[in-house]
Amino acid sequence: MKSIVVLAFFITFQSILACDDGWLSYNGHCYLFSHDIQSWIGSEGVCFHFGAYLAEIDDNAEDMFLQNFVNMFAKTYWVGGTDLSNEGDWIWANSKKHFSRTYDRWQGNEPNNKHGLENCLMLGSFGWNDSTCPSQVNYICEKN
Ligand SMILES: [Ca+2]
Ligand SMILES: [Ca+2]
Ligand SMILES: [Ca+2]
Repeated sequence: MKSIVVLAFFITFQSILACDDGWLSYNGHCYLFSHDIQSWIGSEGVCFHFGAYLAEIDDNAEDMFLQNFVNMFAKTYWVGGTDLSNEGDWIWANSKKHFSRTYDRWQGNEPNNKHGLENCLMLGSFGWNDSTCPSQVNYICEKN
């Protein structure tokens, strides 16, 4: 009986403390959809300041969780993908994992590296698109 009470307390405690105020919980991780806009590099800095990182989309389930909120908020967001260091080789900035070994959901002809200047991953109602890193848009931070 005692262990059940302790367990119930633990579960309640965990769900209350799962994420900080304003962060959304999914599959053991916490996500912040920003209210402000930043460049991709600026976004990375803000997430880091929160002890987080620009969101890394590891699989379709996480992708759909984020996409639903992107559609609901009707804004465009930076997430943590980039090919800044090696054109065409997309990696997640925090974990350094290559998209080719994980998951991607590029839309249409993306990534098209338009004008040779698109090196950061943007998530919008359109899905995944590479865009120009200095553009100021909203961003999604993720915390383990
Ligand atoms: Ca993730
Ligand atoms: Ca590029
Ligand atoms: Ca593009």
